[in-house]
Amino acid sequence: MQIFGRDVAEGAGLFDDGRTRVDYAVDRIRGGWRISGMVRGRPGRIEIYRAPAPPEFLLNNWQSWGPMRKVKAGDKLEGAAERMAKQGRTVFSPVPDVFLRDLVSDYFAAWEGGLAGFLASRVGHPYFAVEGGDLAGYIEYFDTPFEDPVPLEPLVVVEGGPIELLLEEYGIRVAAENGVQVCPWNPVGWSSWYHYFTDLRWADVEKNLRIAREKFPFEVFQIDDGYEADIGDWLRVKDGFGPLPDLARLISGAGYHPGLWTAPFAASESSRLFEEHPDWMVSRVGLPKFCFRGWSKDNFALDTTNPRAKAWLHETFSALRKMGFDYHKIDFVFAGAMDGVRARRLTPIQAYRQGLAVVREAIGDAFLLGCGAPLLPSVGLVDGMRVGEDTAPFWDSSKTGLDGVNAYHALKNAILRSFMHRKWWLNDPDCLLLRTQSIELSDGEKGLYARAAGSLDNMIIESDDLELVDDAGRSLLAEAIGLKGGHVRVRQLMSDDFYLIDSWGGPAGIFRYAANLSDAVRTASGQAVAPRSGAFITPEK
Ligand code: 7D2
Repeated sequence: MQIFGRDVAEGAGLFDDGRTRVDYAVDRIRGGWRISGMVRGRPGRIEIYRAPAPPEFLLNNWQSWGPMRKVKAGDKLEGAAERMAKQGRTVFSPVPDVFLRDLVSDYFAAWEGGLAGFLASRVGHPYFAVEGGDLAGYIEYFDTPFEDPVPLEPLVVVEGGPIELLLEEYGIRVAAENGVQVCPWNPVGWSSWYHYFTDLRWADVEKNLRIAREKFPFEVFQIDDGYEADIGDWLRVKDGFGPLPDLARLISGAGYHPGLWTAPFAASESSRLFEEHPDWMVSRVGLPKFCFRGWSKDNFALDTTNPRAKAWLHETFSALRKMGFDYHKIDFVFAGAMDGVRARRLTPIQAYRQGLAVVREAIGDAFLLGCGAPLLPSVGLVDGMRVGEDTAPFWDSSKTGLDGVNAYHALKNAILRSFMHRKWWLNDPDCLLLRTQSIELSDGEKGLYARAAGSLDNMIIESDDLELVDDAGRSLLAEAIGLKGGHVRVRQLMSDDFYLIDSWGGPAGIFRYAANLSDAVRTASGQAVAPRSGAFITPEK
């Protein structure tokens, strides 16, 4: 194993290539090494770590929607090129050139018996890439110059122990490095998205509020994409929809925390924000730089280092908070971390964190849920985080998350990223869909999703036309909520779609839930578990 091109050895080291100088230290920690230091100059992309690639490892994508999954060192991520060509190059990576060429694992890579992982992404973007037979760890600094030294994102490399424990320990180290305080409230709620999508009407809100009050145990009632006039124009509503202060009052009057979806670092080509302030966008050769395709429009990225854009961001979120929205799902926020020209010479990661800090400050103690968000740079700034691609009212395990959305992949990511939960934030596994119509999920699949999400102690948000949810759906929701609250550990992370979720110390006592996401019967403790379904099993003594 090499650190800055030299065989690893305890003590101080210096890397200097004429452009960049890194003063670093290699320290011994239990089971391995910790590398930290200070960087100055103009680093661009620097290699920190190099070792023979493990034949199989758990790969992680930088943002919410991207996969965490088992790969072989020679694999390619299917669907990435197509999806990025359609939606935008930065959607799945801030270093798209590398991502489209090599097998890339952002922030960490973990295998049976070892883990290499960066503890923070505050300045640079740390990632691993498979290069021939090697796994190499880099930090991308986007050519930003640093006259004053900045801290190197610390790296740990550890060996020994089962992979779930290595990940857990890594998760704890990241939390400590970023000073995380986990929100004590783990919300249960409703979201409008996965039934109404952008067709949401005011009457739908009223109807679901009425049914919720009679029969559902929600705490949050969150309005998703579909109320706004345009992407970027968050205080204006679409034609025919009631004003936002009324919406907040309607929801809080029914006894729920009003929740609202926004995409604060995005502006569509047709928005007033973009029309009036093209100079607030991240640019390239003097023009706003295209960021991603969505809503059949081109979307641009807010320059969160621009003082006027920042002031606008603060005003917008203070206004929403004042109206009563105290639960904010902020989406497509990867846009804030796109490479490009900004008012201030900061890295895209520094810019993103400044933007996130503005939102955080403006909403005060309200709940902040990240979505479409770079993971490591968000640690310490959000309360909850979506940890997978969007779910859907169908299973479709043929898609991997880079080439499509489905309940299978959404759940799989929530299981694999379970170690982040209650360390970095509260995990949002995406919504439970429990309705009996407009849905292709079987009872087994619905039960698997709900019980796994509950066993994982994750946020439980349902997204249905509540009129279409029957008694069975309601009792499944209640069951999922009842499973929450324990300490959680997922076993068999390197297996093929069969995972054991252990929970202890919660109101439901000690239990193990076998989640079978595969298409075959699987067995645990002698108990058969049907395909695409789950079962509570008695742990072996
Ligand atoms: O909010 C929805 C979803 O939960 C997010 O993950 C995003 O992919 C976009 C689709 C929408 C709303 O636009």
